[in-house]
Amino acid sequence: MKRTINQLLNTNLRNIMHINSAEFVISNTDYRRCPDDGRLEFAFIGRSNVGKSSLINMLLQKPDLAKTSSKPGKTLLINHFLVNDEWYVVDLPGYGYARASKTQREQLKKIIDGYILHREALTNLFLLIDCRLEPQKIDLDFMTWLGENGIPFSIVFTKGDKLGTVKLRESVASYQSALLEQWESLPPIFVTSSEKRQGRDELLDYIDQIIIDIKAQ
Ligand SMILES: Nc1nc2c(ncn2[C@@H]2O[C@H](COP(=O)(O)OP(=O)(O)OP(=O)(O)O)[C@@H](O)[C@H]2O)c(=O)[nH]1
Ligand SMILES: [Mg+2]
Repeated sequence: MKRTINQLLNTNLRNIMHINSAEFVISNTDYRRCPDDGRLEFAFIGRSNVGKSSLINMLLQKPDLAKTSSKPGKTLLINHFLVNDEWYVVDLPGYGYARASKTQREQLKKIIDGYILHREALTNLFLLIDCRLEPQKIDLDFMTWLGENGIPFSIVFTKGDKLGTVKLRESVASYQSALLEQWESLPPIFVTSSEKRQGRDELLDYIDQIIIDIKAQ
């Protein structure tokens, strides 16, 4: 009983969204065949192998929901997962997989660009960046492209467990400085580790707040 009350208190105080259900719905190559029920959706993008599918599984507390692999190029389709019967998480293919053939890269670009540019239900895009890397041209160019096309996005640093606290803070700070050379203000930034379940509450709260704001309109 005591535990239940404490849990309730925590939940109320921190307003953490509870994941009651999460299920795979459909995979597509074409945004025009994606679900057409008007539910809001939150998509995850980033370089191949950055940890998109792992982050989704961590957020939704289902280790095998989205397919993951230690080899890049695992997710090749637009994958819809229905959460709490209310909103969608979308797992997208990664970009920049160097060893893919030119045809495959072009095909993936078509899938990704089509979805991002034309999907009306897309509410926020989470752009994942490996926290260990210096800012990469491919990611900076991708952000510029999102900005030019008015796509709302947030930055999510992944694999936070791979760096110590000090290095992690330094890495995020230097990334922010690099971004400020190009951007007047920064998008929301999250630091996560799927391994350590770091950043889960923050991301879910952020999604929850967006849904609440849109519903209130
Ligand atoms: N240490 C650590 N490894 C991670 C983390 N997130 C993902 N990984 C590992 O990184 C590899 C790639 O993870 P995925 O989730 O499949 O990456 P993805 O971005 O979905 O990759 P594609 O679908 O190929 O674009 C796997 O070996 C994961 O176990 C993390 O937070 N910490
Ligand atoms: Mg994947």
